[in-house]
Amino acid sequence: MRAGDRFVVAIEALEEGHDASGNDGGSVVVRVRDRERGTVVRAIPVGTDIAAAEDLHTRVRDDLAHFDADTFARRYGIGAGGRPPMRRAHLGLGSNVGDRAAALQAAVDGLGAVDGVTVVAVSPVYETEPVGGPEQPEYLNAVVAVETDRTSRELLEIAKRLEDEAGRVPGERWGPRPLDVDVLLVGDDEIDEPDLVVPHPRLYERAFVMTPLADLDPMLAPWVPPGEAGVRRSEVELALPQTQ
Ligand code: GSY
Repeated sequence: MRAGDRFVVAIEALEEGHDASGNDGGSVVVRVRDRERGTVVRAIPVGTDIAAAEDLHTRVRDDLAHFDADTFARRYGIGAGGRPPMRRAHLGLGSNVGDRAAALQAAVDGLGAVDGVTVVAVSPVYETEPVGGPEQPEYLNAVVAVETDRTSRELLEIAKRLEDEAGRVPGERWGPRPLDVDVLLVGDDEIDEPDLVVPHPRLYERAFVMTPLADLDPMLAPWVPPGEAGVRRSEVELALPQTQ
């Protein structure tokens, strides 16, 4: 089967509800969709450079015309044996109850113990003023980079398990907690489901996430939002897992 019979490519606005052709100066993404189901099988964010998006679009369209569907899927990393390819993902860690440093280290070790997840870097730790919710103690926050073939949803389930193991009890949404694990970024995934939004919906507003994220990869956090005054380097240091 010809790739173009199975897949279709388009330049679309990164933000839902905007039309890329409206040319409002916003970011665009080149998306390959399954022609029949309409589901996104590959998404390549291009920023605001429309000419680059058009070049990429032309290249993908040529590949759709020239390759058979399996070759195209292999070249573009689509549906590799039912599992996604290895990707870099970033998770945010926070704790403001109990032994905060131990909780963050347990989360790092817990991630490293998961099949298909390798912790490749841990950021410095920051002492941060709480954002939102009731009056509550200061947080320790950090970000972890992993290499993984787990899906975003699997990472969400792993995050919830780690929170449960740290003794988190369901309670006030913005309340204090022994451990919070947020899925921030997973490859170039863009997911908007009721219980899972990737990239994390409040990522770019939170200095307590963007600051450690910038330490790990400045390209992912080119600016830090206001609020950095409430984000101070802690003396706590996290270690990579001993075994993984
Ligand atoms: O969303 C994570 C939990 N959380 C935090 C946090 O981790 N750090 C700070 N500084 N404020 C927060 N408010 C919430 S909710």
